[in-house]
Amino acid sequence: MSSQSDVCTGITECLRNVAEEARELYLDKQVPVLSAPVSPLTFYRQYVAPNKPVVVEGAIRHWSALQQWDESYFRKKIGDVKVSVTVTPNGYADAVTDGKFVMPDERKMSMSEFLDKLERPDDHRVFYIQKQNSNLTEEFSSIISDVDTHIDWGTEAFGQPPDAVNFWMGDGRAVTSMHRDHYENLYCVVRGWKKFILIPPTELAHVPYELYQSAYYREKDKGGFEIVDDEATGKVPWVAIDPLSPDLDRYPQYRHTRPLEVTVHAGQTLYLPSLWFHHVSQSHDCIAVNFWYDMQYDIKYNYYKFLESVSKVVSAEKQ
Ligand SMILES: O=C(O)CCC(=O)C(=O)O
Repeated sequence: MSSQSDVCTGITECLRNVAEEARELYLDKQVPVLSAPVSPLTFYRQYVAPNKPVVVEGAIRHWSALQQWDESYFRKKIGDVKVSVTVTPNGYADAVTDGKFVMPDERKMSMSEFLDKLERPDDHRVFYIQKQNSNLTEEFSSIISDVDTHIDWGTEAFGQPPDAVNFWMGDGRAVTSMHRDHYENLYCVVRGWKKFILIPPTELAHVPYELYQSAYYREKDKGGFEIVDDEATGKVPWVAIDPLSPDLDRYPQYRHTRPLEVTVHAGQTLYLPSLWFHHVSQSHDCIAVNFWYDMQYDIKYNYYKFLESVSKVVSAEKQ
């Protein structure tokens, strides 16, 4: 009869094989770039069904935002509008810091005040518009006609309209730490560039995805920030490893990952499939709009949730 530890070793081996076989059988070594959008059926067959990222040129060519969105236009059209802005001491909002999952300080300010912060960055505070509650439709409704409110070939392929349309604009120091979402994501860069580091969900056994006490930054009256526990939210699953400088002594299994890097430039759209781990950095003043299509009722999501629970049982058993 096999012992529990033999079973765990066997499962670890299987999880490692999933990662290797996916790489050998169907994953691309680099994110491909299409020179124009393809039909919804082709998009579905070649990218959505196999859960593979792709960059598409020209999908947002007709958006007037590509020509119009700059500081003077924003000041004129929405300068007085109050928008939600996050503030951190280091650019890392929603990231593991000092062993906690720390969320940013969040505040409302007029768009003009926010633009002032970007024009004259301060050494101790990083400002980023990154509220992911469909802020484009909620807070930027006066400029919504400059973009489309969905991507037609994506909506048709996913079989539903987007659940959220988000506007992102910020400081070049703002970084989104490694995490993953249950959304199919069409991420359109309007100005500047965004750099994505991507790891497929088939490699989840190698990515440390753990529970952390949630907390948030609070700016102190005399300057500086403190980290305050958020008891109401409790523990949150997140990835502590920084792919720009991975701590391999602490997370040795991470060396088995094969991250893909892709820079998405103005006018390009990245299809970031659900469940891929991603880390995002950006040029200063970069502007983007993304569309999230919720996929948590999808069979893939449930399959990967199952893989995840198996891998958690194995790592708990090893400790
Ligand atoms: O642009 C960013 O900073 C993060 C984007 C992201 O994480 C997402 O769209 O899921």
